[in-house]
Amino acid sequence: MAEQPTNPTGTQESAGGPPPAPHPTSSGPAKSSVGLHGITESARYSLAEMGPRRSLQTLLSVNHVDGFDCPSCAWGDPDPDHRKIAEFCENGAKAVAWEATRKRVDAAFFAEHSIADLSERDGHWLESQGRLAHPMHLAPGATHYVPITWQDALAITADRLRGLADPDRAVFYTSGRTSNEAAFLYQLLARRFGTNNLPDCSNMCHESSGAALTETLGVGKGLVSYSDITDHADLIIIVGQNPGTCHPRMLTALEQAKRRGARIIAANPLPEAAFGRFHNPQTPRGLVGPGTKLADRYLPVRVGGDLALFAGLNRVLIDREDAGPGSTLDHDFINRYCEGFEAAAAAWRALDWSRIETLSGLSRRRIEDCAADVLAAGSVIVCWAMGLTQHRNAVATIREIVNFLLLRGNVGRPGAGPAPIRGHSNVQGDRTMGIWEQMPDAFLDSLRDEFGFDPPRAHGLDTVDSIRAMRDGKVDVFIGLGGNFASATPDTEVTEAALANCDLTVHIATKLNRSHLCHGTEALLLPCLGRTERDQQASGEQFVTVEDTMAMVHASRGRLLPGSPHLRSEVAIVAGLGHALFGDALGWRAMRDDYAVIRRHIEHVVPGFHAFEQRIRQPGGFMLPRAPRDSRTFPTATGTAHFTVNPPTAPEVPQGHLLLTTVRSHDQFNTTVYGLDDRYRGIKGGRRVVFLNRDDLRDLRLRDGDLVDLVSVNPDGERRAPGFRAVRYPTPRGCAAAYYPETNVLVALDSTAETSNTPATKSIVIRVEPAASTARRTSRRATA
Ligand SMILES: Nc1nc2c(c(=O)[nH]1)N[C@H]1C(S)=C(S)[C@@H](COP(=O)(O)OP(=O)(O)OC[C@H]3O[C@@H](n4cnc5c(=O)[nH]c(N)nc54)[C@H](O)[C@@H]3O)O[C@H]1N2
Ligand SMILES: Nc1nc2c(c(=O)[nH]1)N[C@H]1C(S)=C(S)[C@@H](COP(=O)(O)OP(=O)(O)OC[C@H]3O[C@@H](n4cnc5c(=O)[nH]c(N)nc54)[C@H](O)[C@@H]3O)O[C@H]1N2
Ligand SMILES: [Mo]
Repeated sequence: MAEQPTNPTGTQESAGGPPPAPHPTSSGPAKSSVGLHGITESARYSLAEMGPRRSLQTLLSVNHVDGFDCPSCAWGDPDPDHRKIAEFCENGAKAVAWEATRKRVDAAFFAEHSIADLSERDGHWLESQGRLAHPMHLAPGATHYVPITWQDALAITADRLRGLADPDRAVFYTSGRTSNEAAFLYQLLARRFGTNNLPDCSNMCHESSGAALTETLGVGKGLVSYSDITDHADLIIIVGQNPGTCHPRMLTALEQAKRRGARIIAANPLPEAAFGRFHNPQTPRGLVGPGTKLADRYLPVRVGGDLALFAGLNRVLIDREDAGPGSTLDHDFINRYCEGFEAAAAAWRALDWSRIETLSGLSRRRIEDCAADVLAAGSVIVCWAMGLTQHRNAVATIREIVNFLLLRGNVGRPGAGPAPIRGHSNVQGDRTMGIWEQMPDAFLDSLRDEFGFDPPRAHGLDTVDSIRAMRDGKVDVFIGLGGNFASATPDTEVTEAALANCDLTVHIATKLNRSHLCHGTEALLLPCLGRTERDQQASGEQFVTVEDTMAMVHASRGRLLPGSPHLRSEVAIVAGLGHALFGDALGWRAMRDDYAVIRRHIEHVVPGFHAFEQRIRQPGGFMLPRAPRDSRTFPTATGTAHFTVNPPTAPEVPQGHLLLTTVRSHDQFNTTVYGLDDRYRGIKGGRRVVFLNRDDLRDLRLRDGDLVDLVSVNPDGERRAPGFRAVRYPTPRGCAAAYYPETNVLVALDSTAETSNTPATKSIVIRVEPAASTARRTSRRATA
């Protein structure tokens, strides 16, 4: 096992171990992305974790028709004829290397490290130790996890579940890396057990998108395909998304769009590297030449100011139309397919420009320039991610984007439409498979007809409500299929205590993380296969299926030998638990032995999966139907698309306070921290940094490099995250940014988006104070 620094974040988090690392340095935002740097970084990472042979074998089968789906983001693939030999990005390579590492966390590791010891380590250290290699059990009152057999682990879980007074006292969490097959079995297990308590990472992710799109268009998914971006759109607006880090392969598609003359507008409080020049690592020209400038316009919108921005754009469109009737809007489309237009138009006419300017932080002139691009474009796509979904007004913001698209008929034709860019590689598929605490009755009816039991109908608990229920002693068993519930969720202290309040916590995981240490009275750690590994079952080698953000369903087949003989596939674990709980009535064994049996059930229960087994075998897979895109059919209650009225709002920030947004660095995947640099933002050697505008720094009497505490101000009291370096950065005035998950301690559990209940992790009202411990303070300037 390689020696790792015990305190890589350079904070007081770890009590023991060597002294804190030197503090992070900053050199400002990069103006271009990828290029040679990306290639050398992927190589460095892969070699360190996997060694040369394993690296080559693994990376060359990423995203190939006969290989495995990259376990990183949910970005789509080019059609099979256009794939490159190396169809992965720098961050995909990191995700693969992280999973395919040769290091192991085995029984000896747990014998050496007590829970108390491990609790002192940070998340980076925990995951760096390697792959979980054996099922482990923590008995009530014990200090160490000890090995357990699979049979006993499943029997304990089944026994505790059976002992519950009410099935709703169990919670079944899912993270978005889980395959369709495992997700389908898992929701079947929960519903057969009698509960809809199926919270997932999507509750913290694109729930706001799903809520807004379902209400207005009738389908909670994006409505564009890969070629809409590369071949058809005239204008692509990218809001609240950092594709250079989080969806790097999207840059290749954007470059293709630019080459045929499309324009790109980016709205983001941070001038992310992806908006500058892109050096495509897959073309010789990309490595040496000047690269392609991706964004034609960059709008430094205020944090939480996007609703005002889109309301402003819509106002300009209405004004133009009023000045020259028939000149601007697509009346045929509006009359034929929509309702609610008049009310929305009246609200836009009454908008106050000074309010739009204040809330968005953008001048009227800038918004009008943007609108000019929109008017010049035949077809427009709006892409967005977490910069929009994790605010109190998130659902209203996305509804306003739908309004914007509907006004010019930018839905249901080539090169146009809403494009929420999903996060986890199969988070969209998991939802399609029924991982949702409020699946509609039609789905539950099909499930009943297929399996012959009556699934519960009452909605279950989402992520935030699950935390509340555990906190309040209303849940006894927590089961996590992947993910890192303790670190990904808000209000870290509350959540950790909530998990500890359970009788039993069970985690099905590949790597050790913080959640595994916030255990209930009794705990189990069940190690599973990852995407990169061969999955051998009784009927032979299996593949699984996933759905990307463009609604393409395709197969994924691992190539590496399993990291340990004791690993089981997620499907086998869930089926094993089903069998232990209910016997074989639903055919758990047959489903485990041959995943085609699961796919046959999916075909019967989930719309769009006819002839699943045949169609999944065609190269590249198949696209799921989305009625608004395919035929301008809107499956809302009225059968029409809906304009909505969304009065612009933005978080209230009292005098002397700032609005903090939380972001990912280039060296992390959610709570998985690969390293301590953030190349594109010029940060090296640490994650406890807070990006601040120079004028805000001055007003706070701080200098770049000073050590500060972040204090969030909430109706139920303050919360403190100590020890961050102030970094001068071109953020809009009054707006700050820092990394997640270090800042999740600041987010009050009750601070969530209206309607979607998504934690408002991107609008945290904070005070910035000099660090409480002046001993740790330094005036040293962070240098380039
Ligand atoms: N390498 C890597 N890839 C990933 C992930 C990862 O952690 N690492 N995570 C995966 C997951 S689960 C997800 S959901 C996606 C996340 O993908 P993103 O949503 O792109 O990731 P975030 O870092 O959360 O960044 C949000 C972007 O929104 C901007 N932003 C913040 N607040 C606002 C705002 O109020 N308005 C606007 N307009 N912009 C704002 C930030 O500056 C940042 O550029 O990526 C997926 N892919
Ligand atoms: N402040 C703040 N908080 C946020 C966000 C934010 O932007 N800001 N973003 C939110 C978003 S968008 C999301 S999606 C959530 C993420 O929430 P989660 O999905 O719960 O968290 P991850 O960090 O992706 O989970 C990492 C863990 O998954 C396990 N794992 C990895 N691969 C596999 C696998 O193949 N199978 C199994 N069974 N386990 C595996 C490993 O043990 C690893 O430690 O966080 C949310 N929290
Ligand atoms: Mo996500």
